Amino acid sequence: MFVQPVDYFLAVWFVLAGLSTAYVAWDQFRNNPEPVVMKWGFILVTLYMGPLGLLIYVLADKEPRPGEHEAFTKPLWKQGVGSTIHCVAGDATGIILAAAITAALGLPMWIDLIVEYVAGFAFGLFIFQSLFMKSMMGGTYWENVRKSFMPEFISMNFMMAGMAPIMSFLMMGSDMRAMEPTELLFWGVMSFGVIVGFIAAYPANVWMVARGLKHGLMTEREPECDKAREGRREHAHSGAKAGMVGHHAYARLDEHANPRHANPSGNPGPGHHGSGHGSFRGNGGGESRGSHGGHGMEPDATVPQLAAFGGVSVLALALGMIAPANWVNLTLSARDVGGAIMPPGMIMDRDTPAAAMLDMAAVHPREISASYGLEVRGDRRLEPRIEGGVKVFDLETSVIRWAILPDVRVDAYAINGQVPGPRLHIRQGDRVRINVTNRLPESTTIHWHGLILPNEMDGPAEITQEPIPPGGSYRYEFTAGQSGTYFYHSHDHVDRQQALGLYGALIIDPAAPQDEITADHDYVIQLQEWLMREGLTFPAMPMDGGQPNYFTINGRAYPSTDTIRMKVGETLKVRFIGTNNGFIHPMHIHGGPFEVVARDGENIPESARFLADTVNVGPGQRYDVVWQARRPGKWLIHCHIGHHTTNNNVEEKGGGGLMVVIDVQS
Ligand SMILES: [Cu+2]
Repeated sequence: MFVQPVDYFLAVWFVLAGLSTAYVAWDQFRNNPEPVVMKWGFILVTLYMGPLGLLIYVLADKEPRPGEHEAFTKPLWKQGVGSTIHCVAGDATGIILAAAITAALGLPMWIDLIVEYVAGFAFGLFIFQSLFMKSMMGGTYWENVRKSFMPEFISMNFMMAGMAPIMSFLMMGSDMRAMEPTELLFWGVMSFGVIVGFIAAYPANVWMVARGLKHGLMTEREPECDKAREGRREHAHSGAKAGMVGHHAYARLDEHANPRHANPSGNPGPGHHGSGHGSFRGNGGGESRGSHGGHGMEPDATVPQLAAFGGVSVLALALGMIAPANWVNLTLSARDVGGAIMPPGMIMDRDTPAAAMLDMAAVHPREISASYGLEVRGDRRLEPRIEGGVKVFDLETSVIRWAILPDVRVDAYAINGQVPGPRLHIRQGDRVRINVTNRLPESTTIHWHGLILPNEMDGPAEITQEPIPPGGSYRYEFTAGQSGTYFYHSHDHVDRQQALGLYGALIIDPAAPQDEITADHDYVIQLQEWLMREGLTFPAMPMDGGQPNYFTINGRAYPSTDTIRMKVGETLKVRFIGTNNGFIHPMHIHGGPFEVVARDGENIPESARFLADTVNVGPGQRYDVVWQARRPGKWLIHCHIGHHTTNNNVEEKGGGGLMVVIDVQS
């Protein structure tokens, strides 16, 4: 799924990798004179390393012109490439297969890494390295496994030393879709890891080729037309000159060219693998290793050299495997946190638990079931249906995309497809039944904030009720004994769900109309903070990485908030509701003080009402204030924390975020 810029890059990358691999495969089997195992090595490595694999192939291995492969591949750096290729082809295949399987099994990262190492080593040793050696050296398979062990061990250690930290840091980094084999990002991390592993393993391979411990590139020719043979003959001769310093195999091939030609099938049967036939020529770059006729390889590394190199490779491996555990939590698995995308700047330590990551993860765009523009309002009054004298409301949670500004849409947890959720407007004494159906990807509940209720109707998950699972529902039923300004909100993973929009106003008219504190206009203000970065929405929280950058009143940021229109002399009752859950908003009204007439749904006795021009609306608090329009003009209601009246730190049309204009006509 395309949710980040890197996804587009990766799509292009894998198309290029596919094309590169197709070209290398075609060219290998059509033109390039080398053993089949080597052809496959280059094909696999190009699949993993994309255009870089292609680059390595054409620079180091692809026969430039007919008959030139022997001379072309002779330089030590190319032999080192060849040696690294057949290491990486096997190791990386094992590592990638193991990574995909362990991710599917839900094993923790640290076990992943060990399984990957073992699988990579096994693939490398038992398949690529040993088969390659066998085709070169002849002898039995197990002899070659034994001979290959130490070179493969050293090479694999360096390969994994490079690859493991890439996997650890990128998979457990901020975008943990990298842990899911169903995501392009997983394969992107694997590719990047293979590239780094290749680079890490290359120097050791150069040394091992120079010392005759490993083979690099080789040439194997099928009998073909005379012309090609002529070309080869020339090079064989030049090779023979070079062979003066130890490449007997060069000269020997020529002698055997004819017998090979006599086999018209060209089938590389077992007989061709005998080194005495000269079917294969090691072009090993080690001038000093003193190879002997036909075998082309006689290790001359000393035991101290091997021991030291092996020791350093083990150190590098340990560093690559273990060091990342200092920074990232390798005890987590793809099943725990796979797919979660963390906010930029969130501090994730080696001890950050999976639940913390999931709590702060982005709303996954995949979960969105509907998208709404500015024409759709939140806080729309929901009319109940009456069943046996009970007012019945149906609420349904879901993930939506919601416009807070003309060009800004957040991904929200919504009730009945709106933010805030629908306004429930009832009368004191009403019997209400609210059926809540959960269409979120996680469990939820609804709490009726401030109401006196039967305990099992109160809503806190795992305290008074089982959480409502995805797809499940719960019936809340109670009689509203109080009146005033109330609200409802999620009471399951509250810091995530309420911060993503799961709340709504609950206005209860008093049973006796004279108890209502009336005004000419009545306006509800529901507050919320949002964190939206890089096209993704995260639940805003007062912690590192969670700080909000957008702020809304009734689901809109200024200048997309409502304008309240009234006339001089009229009164306006503003019901401030702290529907947000992480921040306090000192809500201020321009143009003179208001009277605070109710707090938390309770009317304040007339003698105790007071004048103010700012009230601190904390999470969960409600203030009903009555303001009089004294003079014509545009008067503001706004939060007095300057950052909360910006949109991503930008002011437009004089502000942003928590700001509403009262337009007073004379
Ligand atoms: Cu504020």
